[in-house]
Amino acid sequence: MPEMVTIGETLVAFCPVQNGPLRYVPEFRKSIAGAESNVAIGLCRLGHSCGWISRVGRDEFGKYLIREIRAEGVDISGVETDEELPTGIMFKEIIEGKGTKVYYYRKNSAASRMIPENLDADYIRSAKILHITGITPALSPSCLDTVKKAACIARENGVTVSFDLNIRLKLWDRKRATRVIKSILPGVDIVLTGKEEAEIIFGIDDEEEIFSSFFAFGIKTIALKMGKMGCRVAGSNQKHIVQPFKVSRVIDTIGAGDAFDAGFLAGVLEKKTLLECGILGNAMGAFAVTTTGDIDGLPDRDELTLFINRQKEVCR
Ligand code: KDG
Repeated sequence: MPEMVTIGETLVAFCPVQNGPLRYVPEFRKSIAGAESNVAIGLCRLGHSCGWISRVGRDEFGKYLIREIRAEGVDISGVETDEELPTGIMFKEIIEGKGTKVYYYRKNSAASRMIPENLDADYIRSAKILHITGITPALSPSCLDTVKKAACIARENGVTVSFDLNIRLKLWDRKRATRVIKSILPGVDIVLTGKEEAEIIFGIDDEEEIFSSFFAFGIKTIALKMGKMGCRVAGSNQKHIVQPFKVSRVIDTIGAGDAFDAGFLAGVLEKKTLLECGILGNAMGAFAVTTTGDIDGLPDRDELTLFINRQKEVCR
């Protein structure tokens, strides 16, 4: 049984081969994109076992997603196939100086029909970590119920629940996102979030106040991801500012947060200190920004260790 289990939709992502408005882009590269499967793949590259619960359509794109994710070593026994609804897709648009935009075609996708009744409680119970995100609850009411039920099964069985707020304002508005996310937080142990997302939820930008607001929900461990500024981590009796790693060129920041989560959770599974978890998270995030795909840049264990040690040498 996998050490880490996660639930969520993965999309077929079409990344433009050239930059510029999509109407002028003649070619795309096909890849996979899904916050939860990205975390699972990142953890598998580091030598951990992961399972992904999801749904895909009975179509070519569904077959493609399953093949790719299985090839990365993720257990896909928890993936269902919908006979009618399609696999979701998305397009990326990269405009020089303006960053990356995404366009979703995922409404009424196969994954948006996940239901709590289909969860395999034993599968979740046997894991050490259940990782959920704020994307799945935004897909449909039944997806929200599924995430809540999974978190409840995990909590009742001593499985650590990790939650990346991952607020996607293309899927829901701030008010609803805030209400729903706050309803999930009491069942969560670890929060991994971009600082801007925490600001949306609590309406404050002071990092100490953000930590206190999460602690008030009973969260035990928090990582505030701050992009090129690194991250801040907090546990019940410790807080650290974790410096970022240097990268020669930032190509695409999408997927960096998921890579961070994979590094951080690898640290949790390996019983590393909170500071070490933050370092692993930052290092994985640094790898992810150097390529256009969400997972292409993710390192294996040796590459990660070498990268961390080399940067330590340079700092000295
Ligand atoms: O974190 C990266 C994800 O945003 C991307 O892979 C697509 O899961 C995705 C989503 O729903 O936005």
